[in-house]
Parts: sequence; structure tokens; C-alpha cells
Amino acid sequence: DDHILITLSGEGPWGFRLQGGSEKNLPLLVSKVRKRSKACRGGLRENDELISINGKACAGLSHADAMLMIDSSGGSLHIRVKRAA
Ligand code: LEU
Repeated sequence: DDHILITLSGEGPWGFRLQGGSEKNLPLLVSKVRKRSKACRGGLRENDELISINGKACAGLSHADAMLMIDSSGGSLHIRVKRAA
């Protein structure tokens, strides 16, 4: 599987949704990417697994924690994702 670093510039909303999180013992996966959104144009894809958000590892993060970190980016959003080959 590939790791891909995605940078989204400016402010949210970015146009994607997450599922999973540590409270469910599931990886944080991108469940939906809105067409023509910043997330879509920036290369984010459905089923990508979030590995880090703004340089902070996602291991152990709950769904709510991850959403807070994304919402409080305050400017550009840097996410590392793992994409199934
Ligand atoms: N729904 C948010 C957005 O599109 C992202 C979510 C994962 C916090 O900006």
C-alpha cells in the first residue's frame, strides 16, 4: 500500500467524511468525498486511511478527536493517508 501526503490549502469545509475511530477499534477511513470539493481536487479518495493529521499520528484517536483536529487546523490541512494498492 502507498502512503500519500495530501495538502489542502485555505479553510474548510474540505468536503469529506470520516468513519471509524479508536472507540470502535476501527481505522479512520474516508467514507465520502464530495465532487469538486477541496478534498477531491487535492487528491483525497474514498477508502483512504488517515495515518496522520497535521503531523500528528492518528493511532488511538477517536472519531471525535480526529474531527476536532481537522476542524481546528486553522489554515492548510496536511494529511497522510494509506491507500490500498
Ligand atoms: N466534514 C469536514 C469537512 O468537510 C471534515 C471532517 C472530517 C471534520 O471539512
